Amino acid sequence: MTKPAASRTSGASRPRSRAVKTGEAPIAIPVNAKTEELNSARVVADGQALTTNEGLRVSTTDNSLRAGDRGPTLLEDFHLREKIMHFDHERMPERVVHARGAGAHGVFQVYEPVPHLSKAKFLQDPAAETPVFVRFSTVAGSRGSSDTARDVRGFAVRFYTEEGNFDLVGNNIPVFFIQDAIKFPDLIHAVKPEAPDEMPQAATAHDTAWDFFSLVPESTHMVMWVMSDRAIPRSFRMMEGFGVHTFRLIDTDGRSRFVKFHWKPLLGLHGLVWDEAQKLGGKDPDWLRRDLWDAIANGAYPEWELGVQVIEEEEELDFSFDILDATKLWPEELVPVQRIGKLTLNRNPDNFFAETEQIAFHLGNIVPGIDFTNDPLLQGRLFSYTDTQLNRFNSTNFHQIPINRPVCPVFNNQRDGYMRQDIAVGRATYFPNSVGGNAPAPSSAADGGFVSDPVAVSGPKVRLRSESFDEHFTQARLFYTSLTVPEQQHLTDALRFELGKVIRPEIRERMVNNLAAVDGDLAAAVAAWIDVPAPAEQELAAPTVRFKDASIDTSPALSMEQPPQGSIATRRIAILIADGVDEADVEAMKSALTAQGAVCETIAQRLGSVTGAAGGAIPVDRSALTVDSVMYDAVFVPGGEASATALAAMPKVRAFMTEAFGHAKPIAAAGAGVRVLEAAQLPGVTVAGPKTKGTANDQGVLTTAGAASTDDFSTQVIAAIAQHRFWERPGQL
Ligand code: HDE
Repeated sequence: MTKPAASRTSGASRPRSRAVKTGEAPIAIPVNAKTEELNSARVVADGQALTTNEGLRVSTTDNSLRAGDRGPTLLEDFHLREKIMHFDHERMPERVVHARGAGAHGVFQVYEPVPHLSKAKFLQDPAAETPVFVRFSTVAGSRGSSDTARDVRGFAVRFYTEEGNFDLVGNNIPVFFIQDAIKFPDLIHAVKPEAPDEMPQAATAHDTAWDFFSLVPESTHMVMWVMSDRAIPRSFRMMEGFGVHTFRLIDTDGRSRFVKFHWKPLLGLHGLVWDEAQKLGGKDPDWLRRDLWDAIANGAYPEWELGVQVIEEEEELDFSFDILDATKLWPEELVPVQRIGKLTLNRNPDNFFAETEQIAFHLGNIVPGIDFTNDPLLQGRLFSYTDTQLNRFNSTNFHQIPINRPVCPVFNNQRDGYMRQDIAVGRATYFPNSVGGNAPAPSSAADGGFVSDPVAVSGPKVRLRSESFDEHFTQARLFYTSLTVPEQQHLTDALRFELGKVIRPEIRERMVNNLAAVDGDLAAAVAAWIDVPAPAEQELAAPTVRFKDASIDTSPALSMEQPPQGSIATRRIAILIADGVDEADVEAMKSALTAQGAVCETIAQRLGSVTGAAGGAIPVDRSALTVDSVMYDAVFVPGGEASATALAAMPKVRAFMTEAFGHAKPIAAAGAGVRVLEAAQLPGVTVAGPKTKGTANDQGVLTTAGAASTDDFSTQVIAAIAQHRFWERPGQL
């Protein structure tokens, strides 16, 4: 058996060259090792001739074959017909949900062998790197929708293990809207654009979505998460992932335990603010995929730790909720997350369509050592994923496409069908057989054969939900009360926004009544904004039995404001410059920030360079026309009289500062650059002398009358950027 050796996806790239046009220098194109290894790379060599799909060299591809240069086109033109026919069929149906996504390759390594938890081979050898492909997505929007829509994010991970592909098809929110898969079409129909006018795109802020949420109280817990900052992540690299369902792990002794899977980002958890997310949707709809791509291209490889929460079989009934109910999480304070390995994304795809679009995840792609539970949401998904691929690929042979091929041998007697890629050799197309040595033959468990955990199953045939799935609000309340005050405010504002767009008052009212079971103050705060009466807070029935979770009334792990928080690595800093800027300020700040892993970009009116006060040329990274403050995490205005005067006079620069301030971002200025802050008239900001964070009304606004290199100014700026946002600021957008 081939071992999925580290070299397969170690991130190694080999430069090749391609001639673009005769006379142009060849462009070096890095080809990913795995793409080449799968013999799927179609790299254009220097001087490569253009051919038809049948390999015929083409003499011209710019003019069709015509009867005279002003005459009709001839049907005989096979090149025209092939080219246009192929173009006409370039699209495959987009995913019915999770259509918009971005992917990356990487590796997974376990920290220590975990035979006591799972016998899965990829979890036993800390030296082995298992290749992975990850696809992040939004759920509701179409393939071309904006990345920053308020939505749950898909977090689907494929491990190419030596025992076959294992797909952990999860989300960035640990619970789901519904408990039983049979309600999924209803949920998605309600959330997607409405039937008559196909509006709104990629948004739940409309009547049918809230009609459904208000009529289905089991959705309330996830609604709280989706209204929180979790649903507008700053970066895919800064969000958690969850397997959501309860799975089983099977150890080397064959013992089974319940498990929930987690991904913990090493950059910490960070969100956008809603106004920023909406603006980014227009200014840069590719915000999240660009962020992922750039980070990997720049070698700032995103990392997550794989965590597991484990519940022993005999503890199954120790909780007030049913552990098979996907609308419930297991509070981390009760069931700690054990971090067992690390995922590193280190390679961008070569081709979006071939890899990110064509990857066909399936919850049923599983390996020995991991198994399913009776979670009714999970069970329904086991049907859905292969079925949906049949619609997307119009063929059962999608598993033979390079991105879907396992790295271990695949042999069975499944045959033929549209677009079969392999050429199966031999007469044996059935089992048992004597014409082919009775191969391929099933394996015993000892030989790596997958054997389902022999859980006893019995019961009457019923369409019923267990009573243990009946309670819907305790964990919604736990989530809300575990947030910090600014997070609660964002959640309240999100509900006011979404329900503010709902036209039918009875839907708004019904939803506010559900919120009253979560938190009376929250319901009242929302009601006041959407013209419905504030309902009385509903008391939740106290559980009659002392369950393990009864002791938990807050869970700090549910807040995004938890460690690690303080790194500025990969944060984007805008440096605003014009002719006459103080070169030393630019240089001092840039080198201090990049030394911490931040990304600095100089922004001026037009591309090229500006001339510094000392006469040097400072390269301009972006023209002010093409960027806005929403694309940066912080702003710095260097000194230089002429530069400051020019910048202060530009409306775009003043808007840039006002917006950064309104989004609670760190702002810094040195020397004459301080005048640019004054010109922007930031509410409540006095701009004299250096300020540290936390002063009464200018949090995160740092100024120095001197040079950027003096008085530890850059150290203070780094500390402010590490704090990311200053929620106490007045005048937030
Ligand atoms: Fe999915 N889901 N889902 N889902 N899901 C799909 O499969 C479905 C659910 C998730 O990047 C589809 O290949 C049903 C929960 C992700 O390619 C489809 C139910 C969770 C992705 C499908 C659920 C997810 C999908 C559409 C109710 C979090 C994107 C295209 C039982 C644990 C994977 C496709 C990618 C995609 C069905 C609920 C996550 C139609 C029926 C819960 C991350 O098969």
